[in-house]
Amino acid sequence: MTLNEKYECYVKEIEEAHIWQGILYPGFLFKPEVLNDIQSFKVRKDDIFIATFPKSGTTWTAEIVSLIKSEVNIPFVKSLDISERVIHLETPPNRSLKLLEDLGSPRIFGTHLPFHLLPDSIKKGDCKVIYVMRNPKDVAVSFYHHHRMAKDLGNFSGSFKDFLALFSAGKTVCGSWFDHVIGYWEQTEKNILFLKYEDMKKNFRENIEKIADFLGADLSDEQIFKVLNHCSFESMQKNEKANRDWIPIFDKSKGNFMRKGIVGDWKNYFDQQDNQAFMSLYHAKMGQYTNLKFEFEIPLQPRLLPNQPNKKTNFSAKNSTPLSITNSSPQENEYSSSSTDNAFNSINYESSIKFINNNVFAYHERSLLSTSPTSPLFIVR
Ligand code: PPS
Repeated sequence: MTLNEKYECYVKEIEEAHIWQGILYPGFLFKPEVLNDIQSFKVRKDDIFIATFPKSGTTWTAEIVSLIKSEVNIPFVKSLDISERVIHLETPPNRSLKLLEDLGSPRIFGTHLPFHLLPDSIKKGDCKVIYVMRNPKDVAVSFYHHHRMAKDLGNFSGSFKDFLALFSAGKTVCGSWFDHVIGYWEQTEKNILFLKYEDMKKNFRENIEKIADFLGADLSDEQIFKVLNHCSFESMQKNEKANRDWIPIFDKSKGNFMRKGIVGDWKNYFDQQDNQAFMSLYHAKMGQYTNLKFEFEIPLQPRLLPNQPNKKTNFSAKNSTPLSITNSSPQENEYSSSSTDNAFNSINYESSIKFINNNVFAYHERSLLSTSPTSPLFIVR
């Protein structure tokens, strides 16, 4: 099948597919009449926009921002679905941008619009924008699964290869990843905080601090740990107010919105030929942006016991919950607790070590992770 034939099949399956400003949108959610009104949407100085190409970490960042803006009020964020705390601009409640005028400040929005299609006032820098980027190979894989699950996208039934061909050509919904990322990246003089999913995975604490600084929030260590814990992949996956499980357009038999949350899953989908073709496209498109680099896998993180590189290592202490780390895949190098109460899992190793060096401890709700100079790590209950 030619690319055009693949595209025709793809578009045919998408509910109310339409082209707006040269970009394909699924009209069931992205109504043309709403998109047409967005240009005149009035932003406020204290609005916060989380802008992303789909599947780049929108939900993750939204939960972090919402928690920080609530002064780390966990009961509050657990009381409202994320879609009510962070409104997606293109899909407002009741399809009405007008209703957003009644929202109290500060308003937090998500958007997948490319920079050039944002309302002028945002482009002028009238509010804060956080732009989150993720390496395009993992975006393609995550987007492929999203397409398989999403009924409004026709529960994509083609192969990953077919999907990748469309994605690479910028023919999937919301347009080209390359154009999207470059469009924002070129606005370096604007009030935009640029974040990368891979950096957030590698050093979660530092990125939470970056977000807090950008939002003008001064978080205590305890608040930072609450954010680390509440916004870990495992916590969010279990949290029905953050995991988007209830969304009726998803066919749950095809998977979950909170799927894997890792860097490097593309390796399970790209064959050598796909990878070569994609990387030459990537270099052609991104080569000139020498100050914008993406990581396609994250380096192995330091191990607690350097002598035992490939073994699952248990750390235990009296009256403690054993912790273990493993390095069988990049993300499994993070801590994992063998306790069932393992919300600590995704506090990443680098962040934790920093704290440990400062004689600090990571805690979540009932547990405290502590160290002593001579003993291994343990959780004190
Ligand atoms: S969407 O549909 O555009 O709003 O999707 P988006 O939220 O941008 O991206 C979904 C992917 O982000 C992963 N995710 C996370 N990764 C790490 N940590 C946390 N807390 C987290 N929350 C969401 C989610 O699992 C999707 O990635 P994949 O690769 O599909 O797992």
